[in-house]
Amino acid sequence: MIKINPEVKKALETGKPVVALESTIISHGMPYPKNVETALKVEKVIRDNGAVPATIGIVDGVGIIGMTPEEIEEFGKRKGIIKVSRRDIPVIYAKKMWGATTVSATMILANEAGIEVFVTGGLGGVHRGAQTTMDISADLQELAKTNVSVVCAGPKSILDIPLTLEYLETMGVPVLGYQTDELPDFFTRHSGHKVDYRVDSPKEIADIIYQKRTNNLCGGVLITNPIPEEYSMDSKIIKDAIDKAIKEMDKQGIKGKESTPFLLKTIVELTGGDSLESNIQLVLNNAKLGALIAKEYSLK
Ligand code: PSU
Ligand code: MN
Repeated sequence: MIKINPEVKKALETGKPVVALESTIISHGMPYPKNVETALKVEKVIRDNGAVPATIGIVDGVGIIGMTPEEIEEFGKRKGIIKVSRRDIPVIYAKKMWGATTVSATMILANEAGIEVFVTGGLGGVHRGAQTTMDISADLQELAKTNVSVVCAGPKSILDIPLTLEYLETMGVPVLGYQTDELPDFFTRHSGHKVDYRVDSPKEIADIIYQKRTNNLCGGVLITNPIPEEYSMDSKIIKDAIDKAIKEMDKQGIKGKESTPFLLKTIVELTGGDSLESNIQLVLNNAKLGALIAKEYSLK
């Protein structure tokens, strides 16, 4: 049920570096037209750094590995594209629907295509209040079992960060910090929590992924890459916006898969668009690192 575009296919067959990208960030993570502009820019950054981008989503029930710019545009503006994580995939295939893939679903499709490195913005994780809501992103389970490594700017700061780290530890997912000892938390560089291991070069990261694969330790490696200082948000402003957005979410009774898109959208409104700008910049920053890791890994 997947279709790999010719450029990506050729790169995979000849051992060239390929980087997977997701489509939930396009359809549910950012407003149009910034979502499309960003997705196209991310692809360009990956090319400029020597790798082939493969944006992934589901079109009419077929998993697309490597969207065309026209498909990216369509994912950016079409209404009613389903947010797809692992549980949704069979339904979207069977019903021949359109699906925007989250981290978990993108990992599954990337793995099927044979892509090791995947770049996104922020990881899903254990939500605040999960003790009672049990809202834990499917992203975490996927990292435990699917052989794809994920580059992100940390778990999204709307989450419960310490619980997310505990969950990842239990699931056997190494959390690496790129040129940092401290876990970045998406909109800012500082979560106040330590990563498991600091790594200072793409080669070091590729070596760790290689060891994980050659020793059959299934699952992903999580690479956290801090947002560049100049685009990082003021921590008080973002903290207040997150708290307000979560209150509003509870008031409106929003839950399940709607939570993350609602929170991101509300935080953009509350920060007058500043959080969107940060979100865009951190993804571009991750794209560069992802391409460099894929390049190193392709030399293995
Ligand atoms: N990174 C972003 N914006 C996003 C996401 C990641 O900068 O919208 C998406 C990813 O697809 C991730 C999803 O898998 O948010 C998490 O959703 P949930 O918490 O419902 O699992
Ligand atoms: Mn959830």
